[in-house]
Amino acid sequence: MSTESPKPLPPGQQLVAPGKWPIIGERLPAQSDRPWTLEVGGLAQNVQTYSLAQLNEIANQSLLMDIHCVTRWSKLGVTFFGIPFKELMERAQVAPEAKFVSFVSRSERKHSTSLLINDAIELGTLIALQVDGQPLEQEHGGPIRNVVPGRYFYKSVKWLEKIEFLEHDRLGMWEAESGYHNTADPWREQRYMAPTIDKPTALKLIQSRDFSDRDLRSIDASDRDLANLNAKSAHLRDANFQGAILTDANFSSANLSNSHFEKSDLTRAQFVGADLEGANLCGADLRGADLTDASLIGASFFQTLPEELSAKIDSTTKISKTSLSPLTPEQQEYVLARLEGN
Ligand SMILES: Nc1nc2c(c(=O)[nH]1)N[C@H]1C(S)=C(S)[C@@H](COP(=O)(O)O)O[C@H]1N2
Ligand SMILES: [Mo]
Repeated sequence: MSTESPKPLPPGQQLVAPGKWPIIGERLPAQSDRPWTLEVGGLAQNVQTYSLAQLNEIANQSLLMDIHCVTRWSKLGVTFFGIPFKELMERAQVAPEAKFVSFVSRSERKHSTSLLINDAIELGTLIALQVDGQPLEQEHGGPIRNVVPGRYFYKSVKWLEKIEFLEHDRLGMWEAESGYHNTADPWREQRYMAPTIDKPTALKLIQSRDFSDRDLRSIDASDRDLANLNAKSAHLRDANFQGAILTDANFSSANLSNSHFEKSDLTRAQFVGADLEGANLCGADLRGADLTDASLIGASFFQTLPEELSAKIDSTTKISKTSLSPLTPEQQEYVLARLEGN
């Protein structure tokens, strides 16, 4: 018998099913006939552009790391292979005033993320070409992505085309537009920066019961009476609805990534097409609720710790089976059994 104890997970994370690796964010690089290259430049004396063949030739390092996505799923023990960021940096002869590094994607929206150069080095950032002995698949950032151990996975861009050394930080796409934390240490649960609105404004909106189309990231609406709330297409990442009354509320097409609904009353609430990635629905009443086409990667419906909380789900709850497949096996089993009336 093995005496090895399971590896601890960072707070609020759960394991994906063995062999599963969700695709998050963009699914394809920008269409282009140009061959893949990697430019290492910005504030550097020896700006270089590497062809994919050159990168493969100098690739020399394996890196065993754990993936922690900000939407609460983790995948442990993935082996990447490629070139240490530090090595490319040394070759570039970076100017002393450079303090930050930006990793830029060949994607439609020129997706990027940034790190302090010192952090990028100390964490062991790798420019990866392979995973578990195979070339990286396109959907996971192939042929070239960076990977950063010890940071949420949004610091690892897919389809890396440029490494740029900077004197001042340039916030990445998720950091600037979704309010993701710029340090992103999963062990300190640095998921989001501070809320976007002050308390009096939040209170007014709560009284109006109209959140539609607004950016109310991290709003605290816990224990409020918000029956019939209109929150269509609202931006509600990290919002707190714990214990709130939300009967007949409409969250269709809302972004509710990492939101909290513990013990809330969601009877007949609408979540059609909503983003519920990483949302906590433990102990919520979901009878008559409609979650058709909602994205549920990393969402949870029951927990045993720190207290036992089980969502009320029955045959009147609408969740499509395909939406359930990215849940962890335990969560999936819990929901399915109740949908089928067991
Ligand atoms: N170009 C690009 N890189 C990206 C993203 C993206 O949308 N576009 N999303 C980030 C996020 S939030 C995560 S969790 C990981 C997901 O990588 P995966 O799809 O290989 O799991 O990629 C990161 N890098
Ligand atoms: Mo992510």
